[in-house]
Amino acid sequence: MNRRSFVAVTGAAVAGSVLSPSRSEAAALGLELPVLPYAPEALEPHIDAMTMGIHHGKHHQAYITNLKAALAGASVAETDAVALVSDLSAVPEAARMLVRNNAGGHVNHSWFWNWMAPAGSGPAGPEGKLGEAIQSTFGSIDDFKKVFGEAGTKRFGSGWAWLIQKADGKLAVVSTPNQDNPLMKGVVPDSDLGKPLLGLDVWEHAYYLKYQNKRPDYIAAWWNVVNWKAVGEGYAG
Ligand code: MN3
Repeated sequence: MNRRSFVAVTGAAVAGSVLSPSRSEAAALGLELPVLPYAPEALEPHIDAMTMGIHHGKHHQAYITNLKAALAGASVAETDAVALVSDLSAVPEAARMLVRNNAGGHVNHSWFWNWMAPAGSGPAGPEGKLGEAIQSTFGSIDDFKKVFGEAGTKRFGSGWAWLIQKADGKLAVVSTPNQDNPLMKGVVPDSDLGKPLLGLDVWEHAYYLKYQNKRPDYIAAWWNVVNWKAVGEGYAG
């Protein structure tokens, strides 16, 4: 496929799926595995094809399969996964941890695929209102990357680093363990709640095949494939 047709196919895939949170609220998300918006090898050399294939086809699929089983076991109807993680009180307590982990896994990964794009296919950094907000909040884009990268590096064990927009419109960098995310009211501290604009998976399954124990190297390389266009679209200026 030449570059032009690849971009056309990619654009169609993104337009046809509801992956990224946008405007003031995170978009709804059904319980199906979303199609990757690029080929598994498209993020090389920064993220290798085998990692992408296993991460998307096996890990993400497993969250969905396990979520469906947990909901069925608890007699909870299948619903918008974003609504589900935002208010887990609707889930019987016996099934809540299973749903929290697997619905979180499904939601977080659905966003994550869309927050990445082949290196050089879009803006190299945040632009427009988001770029201005990041600069005024963190001092500079590089300072933001430092803070965000440290949130990912220091997250003990498995989890995520996030750039969020809080209810008051302000930006913040937070991190969550496991598959928790900043929409999970009552699960994460209130100070970490907000709309995820960008998230980074720092579970070992996201990088171990290529980077082994070197999480900071993975994070440094990952900046090359951040889809700043998609990230900017999520920001409500
Ligand atoms: Mn993962």
